Amino acid sequence: EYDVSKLSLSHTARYSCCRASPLICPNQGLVAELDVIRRSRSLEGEERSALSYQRAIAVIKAFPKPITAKNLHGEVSKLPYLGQKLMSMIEEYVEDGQITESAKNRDSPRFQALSAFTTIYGIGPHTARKLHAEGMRTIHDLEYHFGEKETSAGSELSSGDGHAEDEEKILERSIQVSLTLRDDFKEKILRDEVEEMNSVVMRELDALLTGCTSTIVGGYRRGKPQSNDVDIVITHTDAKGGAAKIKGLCKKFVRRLYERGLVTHVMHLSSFRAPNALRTTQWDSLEKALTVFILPPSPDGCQPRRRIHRRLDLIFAAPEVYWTAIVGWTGSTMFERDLRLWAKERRGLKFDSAGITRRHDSKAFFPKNEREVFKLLGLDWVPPLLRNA
Ligand code: DGT
Ligand code: MG
Repeated sequence: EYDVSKLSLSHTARYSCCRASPLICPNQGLVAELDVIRRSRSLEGEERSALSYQRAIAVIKAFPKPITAKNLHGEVSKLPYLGQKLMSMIEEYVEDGQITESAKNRDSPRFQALSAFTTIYGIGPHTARKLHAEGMRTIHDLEYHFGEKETSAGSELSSGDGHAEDEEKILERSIQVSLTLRDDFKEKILRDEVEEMNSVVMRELDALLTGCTSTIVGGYRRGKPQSNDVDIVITHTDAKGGAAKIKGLCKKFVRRLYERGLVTHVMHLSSFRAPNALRTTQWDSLEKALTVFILPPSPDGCQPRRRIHRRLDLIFAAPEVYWTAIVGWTGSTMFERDLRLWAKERRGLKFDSAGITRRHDSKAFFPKNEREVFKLLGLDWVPPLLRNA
């Protein structure tokens, strides 16, 4: 579809949305080592420090050759975001194949406990630290703690009057569900199954409303061979009347999936906002549902399929913001962050999955395909497979 050598992207650019970041880079070991430190900082709530590491990691991911003693003090030292401290860590890695601080973090019982806690969907660093402070150390401790309280799977569906459920309650239910289903959630989702989930979802949607179309986004679209969840952006093909048809569809559709046994739990359903602990920032205003999905038994019945609970995010976008939603949900998180920053700092635009607007007069733009999104932002095209910053 594209020729990488013809893309005018530069690995020395300061914004990750101006670089080519492959899924697997020539310095994968170094990236993994630095990522331990980044995770540790993030778990401890040191967000600024975590972000510095994330920026350095992203720069290394885009560096097109192995880092060695030869290029370390030349080319590598000139890359953005690699300050003195990072440089000495990289040097250590080049010499010893490991970094002392990463090893120290990895061996820390606190790091291990907090890491384990945050594998439970719904538990972010803040909650993890709180649970740790209350004396909990293992997943079993969490089970005991959260097990006491009753849970109801689809209560968000029944509260029909649009009153937002208490954030704390939503969070608690998500954690309970994730604890119960954690063995299923640990299993990665292969590309075949991602595609099958999308076809089942779209077949069901077609029965409710014809003319919808979808794109699988997230890590799948960036070429990941296995995903932790499935993210699907949905719109209607009727360019004129589509927006009205999409409005309110999310809730109606999720209710249908729930009644049909395809969705077993609804973690969150929103037109406006998601609880902070689930999503670190207020990303957009699209209708979306964070659900737990299970494939139906295979139609011919002769091939019994392992039926595993999967996390499925459904995002509904009006036709005019379909492509911004797709760009906004393809990721990676670092790529998204810099896309928003670039738009703001360099273009005076506000980029959001729900639309692109000019800051000074709020004029909205509606790109008709993905390349137009990049053009509008004044960016060179970056193929999804190279957005793994
Ligand atoms: P994984 O873990 O295999 O599912 O990997 P990803 O990259 O698919 O990560 P995921 O599913 O958490 O998020 C997909 C992308 O969508 C991610 O790169 C950033 C973006 N994203 C996540 N949450 C939100 C949100 O609430 N709103 C918007 N607009 N974007 C989001
Ligand atoms: Mg995903």
